Amino acid sequence: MKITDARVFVGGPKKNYVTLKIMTDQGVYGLGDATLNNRETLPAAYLRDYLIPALIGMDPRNSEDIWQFLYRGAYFRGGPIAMAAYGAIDMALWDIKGKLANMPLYQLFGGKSREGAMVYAHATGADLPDLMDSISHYVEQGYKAVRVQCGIPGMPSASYAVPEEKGEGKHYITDFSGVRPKVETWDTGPYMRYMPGALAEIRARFGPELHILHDVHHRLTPREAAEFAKAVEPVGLYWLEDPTPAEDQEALKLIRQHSTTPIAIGEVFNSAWQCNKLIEQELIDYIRVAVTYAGGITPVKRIVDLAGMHHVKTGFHGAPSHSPLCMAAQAHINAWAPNFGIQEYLVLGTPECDALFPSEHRMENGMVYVSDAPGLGVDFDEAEAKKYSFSPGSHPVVRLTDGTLWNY
Ligand code: CS2
Ligand code: MG
Repeated sequence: MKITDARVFVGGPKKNYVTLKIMTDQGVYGLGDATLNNRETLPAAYLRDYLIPALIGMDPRNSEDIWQFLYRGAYFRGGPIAMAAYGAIDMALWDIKGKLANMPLYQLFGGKSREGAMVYAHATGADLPDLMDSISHYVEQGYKAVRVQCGIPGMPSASYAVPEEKGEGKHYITDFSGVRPKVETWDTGPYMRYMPGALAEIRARFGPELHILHDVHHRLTPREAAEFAKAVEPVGLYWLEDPTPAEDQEALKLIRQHSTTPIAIGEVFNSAWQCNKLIEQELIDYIRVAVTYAGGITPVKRIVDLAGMHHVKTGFHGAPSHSPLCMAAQAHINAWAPNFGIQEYLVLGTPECDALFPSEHRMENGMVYVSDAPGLGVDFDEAEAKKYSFSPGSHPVVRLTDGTLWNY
């Protein structure tokens, strides 16, 4: 069996999805996602110019050897652009494998460990009452877990994932107005003084059962993160996400020494080598990698198994930038993984998105139910794809009140 051709498409409804389609001499094709948020044309170019020409003629069933060929063969290992491109190829090869076996991928991993996989939604508010409304909206829809972000009194501008105006909370979306970043201002003092009390009020209002998550988005220093994690302990968060950047991984020990608040890290990781120390030293409770960014199903399954040996559960990244193909790959791992925790899941189910990526994966009452179709269980409508083109976007940048550049 041979790979005969592969094509890359960039575009989607209000997203720049990078979709790879690998064709074979047996008529079976595979689909994968290489969407690197706000840098989408780069993995697309890597695929088109370097990787696809090398894939032609290879046996698509040898997904492990092809992964090693891509990773080791590049000489310069890893990096977000390359790993997103490998991730798409790996997903597409698993898709082909599943179609050949006539089985959904979770069966190839070891079958189902659960029927539905719990997901969390994003509640946001310009202020606390606005956030409370946003949380209620998701609780009424049956969500069991909600990530909560709100505007901070005294903060000079809206901070991470917070709408500037009241009432926009449910509609926070990425800015695609060009490659020049918007500038947000961050001030740690008001955040540290306000947010623990706000989280306590949310707990008091919604009771003990709701899983409450909060994303610090790398804004604190390790010492501040330890203070914050300790202060919010009585709230009983499901997790505290990215409390500090995880480049200096030793520094995370400080959080552990001072608090039992569960910690989730990994959405920006693109290699198992960024995960192994945090997992082996049990410095985190949830590993946040995404199948696209971390190089595909092949390496992510290894990360999940390592995590399982150290009481670390999965909490895969599921930002709106991940296409339904990445979300499907994760849905299959989530159905199988003995150490599944939770899945971040944002509204993919718009009619436009469903038309571009038809599938039978479904979300109900805050749970995702994986499709039983062979492979990933997601198709790609090329005629629909013609409606969309690339529009450049950017993450904001963050400056402190004195102008110093800080972590987005
Ligand atoms: C966020 C992301 O989902 C999350 O937890 O941290 O939305 C992140 O800001 C984006 O993926 C950046 O591309
Ligand atoms: Mg995050």
